[in-house]
Amino acid sequence: MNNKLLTIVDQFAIRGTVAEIKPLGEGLINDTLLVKTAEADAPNYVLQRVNTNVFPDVDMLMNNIRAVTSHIRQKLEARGEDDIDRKVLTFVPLKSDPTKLYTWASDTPEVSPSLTGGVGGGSSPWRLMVFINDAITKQAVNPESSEAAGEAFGEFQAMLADIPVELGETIKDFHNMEFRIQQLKDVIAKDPAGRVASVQPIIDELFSYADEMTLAERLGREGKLPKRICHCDTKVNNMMFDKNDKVLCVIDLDTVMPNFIFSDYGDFLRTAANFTAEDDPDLSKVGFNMEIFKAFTRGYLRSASAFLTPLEKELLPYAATLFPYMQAVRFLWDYISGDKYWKCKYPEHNLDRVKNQLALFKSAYALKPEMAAFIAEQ
Ligand code: GN1
Ligand code: MG
Repeated sequence: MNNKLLTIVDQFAIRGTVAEIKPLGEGLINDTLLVKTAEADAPNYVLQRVNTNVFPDVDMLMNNIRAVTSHIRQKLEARGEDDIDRKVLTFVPLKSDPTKLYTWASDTPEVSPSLTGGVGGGSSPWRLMVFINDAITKQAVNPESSEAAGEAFGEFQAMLADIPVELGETIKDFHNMEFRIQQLKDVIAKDPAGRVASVQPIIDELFSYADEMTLAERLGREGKLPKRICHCDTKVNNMMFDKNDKVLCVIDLDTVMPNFIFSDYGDFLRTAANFTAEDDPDLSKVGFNMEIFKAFTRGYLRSASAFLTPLEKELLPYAATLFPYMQAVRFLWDYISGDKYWKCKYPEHNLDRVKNQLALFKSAYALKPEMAAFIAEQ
């Protein structure tokens, strides 16, 4: 067992003795390990190195997470739920300071290559949470799990609607469409990798929708659209299911922050309702799956109707088009930058992602009237 990692775990107030530490999952951003304890009655734990290239303000990040998990826990307790430790994540405090949920450690080994090209070497923050037993994550969706996901993410937003503290923006302007367009314009002006000329038709096409797609920011400024606490990474693999396919909880809370509710609704559909993967170069396979849309929307509205305003509800089809559009803009920004943010498996990987997301956007765009009709019936 790696002694360095053991020393880190030892700083947290865990129950039991560590028997094994091994890599866990396939996260692209943070390094994640499973910490197994020897005793049958002690929980296992998840040890994670936070990627400070993506999340520079660890204090803000962990304060958000503390506020969110304790608020959800209180709600579950008030409702008299059982098995609460499997329905909300539990972060373990430090032995030396029960108010601190992470510790810095230097020269720790690289566990898995991270999104932005590795954080090994210098000092990095580590945190520890309780491992949820007998739970599964899913990589693919069907209508049933989409409906469950819609209800769970709506419920997550509903539970956090009355959180008493103001959460920080862990990634500034993360889902701000005006900012993402400006970021693309800035890199086009610099053209650091000499790629702009070759993608000019795609740039022109994307920018032709820019006004329409920045509607949310304008409505926000006019005071017509609130920001609420959102998850901001609503993929099906960010939920835990029990053995009977019931959602236990929502995980991966690093991007939980105030946003327009479109973030959670639209980003789930971006991945789940595409007939193929976001980087499939075969554009004939790309398209917006209305069956998944309907199932997810049904589940979402069941739990979110309680707080959605009529305008938020009316703009859900816009949200379904916004996220493929935003992702196309972000992938194109990275392609023109010279592939600095997303890991690429081949030279044109980011460009294939752009084309895929643009095709998905257009497919969803054409289906907006059908989406609106479905939502109006709910
Ligand atoms: C990143 O690593 P992953 O897949 O959870 C990105 C998302 C993008 C996604 C596109 C912090 O998420 O916003 O939608 O890639 N997360 C961050 O594949 O940038
Ligand atoms: Mg994840």
